[in-house]
This record gives sequence, C-alpha cells and structure tokens, in this order.
Amino acid sequence: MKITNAYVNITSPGRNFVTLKVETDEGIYGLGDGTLNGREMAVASYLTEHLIPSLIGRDPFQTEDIWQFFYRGAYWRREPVTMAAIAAIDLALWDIKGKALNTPVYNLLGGKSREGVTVYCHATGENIDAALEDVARHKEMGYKAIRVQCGIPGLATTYGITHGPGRYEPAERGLPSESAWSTEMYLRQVPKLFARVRETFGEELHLLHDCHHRMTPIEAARLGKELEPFHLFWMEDPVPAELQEGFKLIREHTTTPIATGEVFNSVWDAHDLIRNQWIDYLRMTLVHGGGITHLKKTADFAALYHVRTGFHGATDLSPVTMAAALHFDTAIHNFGIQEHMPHTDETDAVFPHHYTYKDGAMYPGDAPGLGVDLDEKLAAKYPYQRAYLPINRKLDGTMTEW
Ligand code: CS2
Ligand code: MG
Repeated sequence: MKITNAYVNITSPGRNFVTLKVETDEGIYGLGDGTLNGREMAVASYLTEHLIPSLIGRDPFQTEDIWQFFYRGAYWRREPVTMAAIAAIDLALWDIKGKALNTPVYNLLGGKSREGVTVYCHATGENIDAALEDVARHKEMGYKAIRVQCGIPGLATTYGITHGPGRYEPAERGLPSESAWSTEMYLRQVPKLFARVRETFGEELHLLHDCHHRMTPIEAARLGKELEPFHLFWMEDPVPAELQEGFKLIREHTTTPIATGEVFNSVWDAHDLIRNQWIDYLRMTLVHGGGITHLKKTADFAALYHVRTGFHGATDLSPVTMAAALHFDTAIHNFGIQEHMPHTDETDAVFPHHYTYKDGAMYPGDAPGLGVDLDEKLAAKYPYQRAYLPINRKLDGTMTEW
C-alpha cells in the first residue's frame, strides 16, 4: 500500500479544528487531528509545507519508521507545533492500518483491557451553590467522576467557569482577552467548595479539580494539604510544569494525588516527574504528544513508576483525538481516567463517529480503524475563525499563567 495524497482540513463548527486526511492507492484513507488551540494555522502550515511532501509515496503501515523520520529528520525536535503535526500523521496512519486489517485500533494496541473507559466531566458554577447544582445535574447523567470549579469572590471572571446559558468553550473568538487573578482569593475559596461538595454528595463520587498552573509549589502544597480531608481523585496542574523539580516540593507536603501534562508534547517533558514519582497521572494526550506511537512508549515508561494516564479531553481535542484516546484507554494497562467535555452538536455532525457515552463510561465502538469520519461538505460551511485562550494578570497587573 502507498500513500498517494494528504491534505489539511480546517473547520470551525463552534471552535477550530485542524484535521489531516491521508489517502492511499487502495482507496483506504485515514484521519488525524492536528488541532493546537490558538495556534491552528501554524500546525496546518507545518504539515502542508514541510511534512506532507515527504509523506507521499510511503507505506502507511510503517508507523514507527515514518514517526522517526519526521521527529529526527527535522533536526529541530519537540515543541507543540511539530509534535501536533507528527501526531496528525501518526493517528491517520493507525486509522489506515486498522481499516486495512479490518479491526478497531484498540486491537492493534493489545486488545481490550477493559470494557468501558471511566470518564470525568466538568461541573462549574459562578458560586459554590451553583457548582453544587451542576454536580447534581452531572451525577444524574451517570458520571461517577466530576471535576468541580467555581467562581472566586472578588474576581470578575474565572477560567473554566460557564457564564450564563450555553456551553462553556475555553477559547474566545477574536484577540485574547485579559482577566484578573488572585491566588490569595483562590486559596480561600477552593477548600470551602470541596467541603460543601463532600458534605452534599458523600464520599463515593470521584472529585477532581484543575488549578490551571496558577500557583507556586509552596502555595500548591498548602492547597493539596487543605484538600486532603476531601479525598480528591486528583489536583491538576498545580504549578507551571517547566520546572519539574517544583513537583518535588508539592509531593513532600501532601498526599493529594497530582495530575499534569496537558501542555506536554514528549516524554522528555515528564521524564523527571515520572521517574521520581512526583505525579500520579499524566495528561499528555495523543494530538499534543506525537500520536499513538509516542504515547504508547510514554505510557509504558510511566507504568514502571505507578503513574497512570488521565488524558486531556477538552473540546479543543477533536473527535478524531477523542476516538483515538478511547481506543488507547481501552487497551493499555495503566489507564487511570479520561476527561470528557462533550462537543457541540455542530462538531459531532461534522465528525460522525462510533464512540458512545453511557453511565459514566465511554466506548470506542468496534468499527475498523479509529471509527471517526469527516463530513468535508459540512465542514466547509464553517470557515476558520481566529480564537484564543484568555490571558491572566494578577491584581497588580503582573502577567501570570492562563
Ligand atoms: C483544561 C482545558 O480541560 C482542561 O483540563 O485545562 O480547558 C484547557 O485549558 C484547554 O483545553 C486548553 O486548550
Ligand atoms: Mg486542565
């Protein structure tokens, strides 16, 4: 089999997605996701200008060699744009391989280790009472694991919180907006939130919280300690993770489990975190971490150190990544949990798929390959629109993490 053609599709059914379609001489095609929130056009151009020309003519079954060719061949290794572009190719090739062998991708990764993939959803509210109502609503929907975030008194907006009716979408159209942030106010509010959640819903529900990289290690250590009585499933992204030793300090002070890595793009970003057992869950997912080929090796390495996966699954991970993640989660041994932030109906219509949700779990389906398609005619109705994540400044105007 030979790759005869490949091209990038950019569509914005509510938010932007970059999809790669790879075609072969046997009529089988594969889809890969290359979406990088707020930097979509950079990945599209990297693919079109630099990778696709070298992809044509290759054997799509050679997933390992093609991965190494694009990773090593660039000389300039790693970083998100490169790794998302390589991931797009890698996912498309695994999709082709599954279709050609007439089997779902999970069978190419070891077969089923579990039937359903436990997922967590997002409950949010502008205040604690509203967040509790949203937890109750998601519990009704069958979720057994819920991430809880709420507004911070004194701050006009808080990242990750739905404002008004309609779905929450992290990226905002137009140029990036700026909002105010105060770690002191945040640290006062979060323990109160989880005390109320446990008081209302009891011990059984898995509770998660995303700190969005906004603390220093010692502040995160304090939060982790104060949350210990509420037995969180995890505290996510407590600090910016460029400084991996920062997690050592947090770890020395708290038994609250820690998840990080949604912004990572290679095993090297998590190398110290894993081998020193400073984290419990790795969030680097397929599209940002070089695809199935690289994530399989990373997950196997993490397994040696009791680190489980907890893949990022926000709406900027397209249905192609979601499908691939569910195959991966179904197969690997050290799966922990999968984030599930449902896409809009418009997005689901552009990407018809076989994966399903039921009672707190998701299932990849049994279609050959990844089991997801792209309706290119419908996609064409939603042209790219510039959109970015908001930027935070502390109350004194200093820049801080988003
Ligand atoms: C969040 C995301 O889902 C999460 O854990 O951190 O909203 C994240 O900020 C966006 O996906 C960034 O693109
Ligand atoms: Mg997060």
